[in-house]
Amino acid sequence: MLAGWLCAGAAARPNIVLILADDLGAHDLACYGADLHETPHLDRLAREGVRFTQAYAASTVCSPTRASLLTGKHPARLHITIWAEGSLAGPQNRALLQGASLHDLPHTETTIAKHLQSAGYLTALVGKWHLGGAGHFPEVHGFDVNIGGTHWGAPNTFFWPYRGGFGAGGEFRYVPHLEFGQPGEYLTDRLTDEALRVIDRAAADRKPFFLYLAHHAPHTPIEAKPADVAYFEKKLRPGLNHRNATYAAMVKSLDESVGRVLARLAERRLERDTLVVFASDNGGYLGTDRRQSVPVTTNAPLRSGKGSLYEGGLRVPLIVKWPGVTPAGQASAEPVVLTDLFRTFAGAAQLADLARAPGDGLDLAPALHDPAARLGRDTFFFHYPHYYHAPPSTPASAVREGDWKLVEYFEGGRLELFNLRDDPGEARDLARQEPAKAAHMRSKLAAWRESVGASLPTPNPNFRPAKK
Ligand SMILES: [Ca+2]
Repeated sequence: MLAGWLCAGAAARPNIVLILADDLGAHDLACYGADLHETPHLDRLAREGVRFTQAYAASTVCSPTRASLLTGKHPARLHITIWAEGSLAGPQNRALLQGASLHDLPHTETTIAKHLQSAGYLTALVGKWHLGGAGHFPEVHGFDVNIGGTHWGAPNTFFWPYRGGFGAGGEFRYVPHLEFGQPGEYLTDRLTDEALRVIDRAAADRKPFFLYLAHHAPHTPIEAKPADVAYFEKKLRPGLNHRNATYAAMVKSLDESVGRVLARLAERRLERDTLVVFASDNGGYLGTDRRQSVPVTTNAPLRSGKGSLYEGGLRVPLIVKWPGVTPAGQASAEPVVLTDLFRTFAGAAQLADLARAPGDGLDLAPALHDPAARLGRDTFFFHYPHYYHAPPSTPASAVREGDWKLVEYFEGGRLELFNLRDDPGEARDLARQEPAKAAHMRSKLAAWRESVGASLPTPNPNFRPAKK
């Protein structure tokens, strides 16, 4: 079966480049309909590969998606359901205590990097890690090279020297390995420089490589190069969906990074031997940042954003180019989830046993070969037993089955039911109109939670509702 995908001319053991953006929304790229933003390099990647129009992150926030795509397991099965720092947060004065979530990716988990390393790949993480403390850094989880990866989820600043007191608590943060920079240097550019060094090194060694370029952009702090910000400020006009010029400038730098990586692959004559994947770890963030008055981004026409189980929190861009496998310029409407990357990469590297082993994802090869192909999976589960601040949300799980989606809120057990085909913006709750459908999906969701041992929120005995 696997050989069938490869006979079209794909490299026997391709290099794998995964470029992951942080908090980039489903409609933040021009090729996904963004109006203010300009993303010519990513648009070209989409023209040369396959663009998925219903790709899901494994979670609505950072760390769980990252853990899931590296291990091929659902975040609820891993017990990593909130970002690392969030797992340490104490009780709030809320009706529920959040579900337990691990801070560190356990050593018992074997990442795709570890498997690829064992298979002879040079493996490198450049950028954001966010999967645990020093004993759980990328070096421990199968990466030969770690440039910048720490337990932190965001830098203090995007400008060199990338260090200083972070947020209200003033915790001192820094990005290791980037000390020798210069004033004005911008983090997205610098991480790209480091990624190009990885490509050069692998090319010199004639080794296959796995490059996980995990950009911090366009996560907060919303900071960009002044000339780019000025350019997008001039482009702002009434009626645009996207209204944050600084964010648009961050997305521009991200796009330039992709362009530089693709150019370097071509320069080193590695283009035809390299599987390139671009994605984001969760939906766009709808809050405001620091002194800015406009929201960071919008996921319209999808509802809500990061931290929510509505589609705006879960849906992300996903573009894949695999010479010899993916046809050019096609879109796939097949629902997929980033957990699938584990098996997809395993299959690409001809780790056939791994690609077939039990897990929560699928090998996307059939959909990459033929974007019209169906993968035979119609059910997706999401679990976020935590509160979120902007916009506010309460602990919930969700299940999508075909065109239907049910969201179950743990505060009071409220249900919402949507038909995503008729109502992709999740504006019409059909739970009361379709009680049998809602009940069926709720019991399916409960059975799934039980099967993966999902951590659940519990009643907060110290909760004192605010007086009205
Ligand atoms: Ca994120």
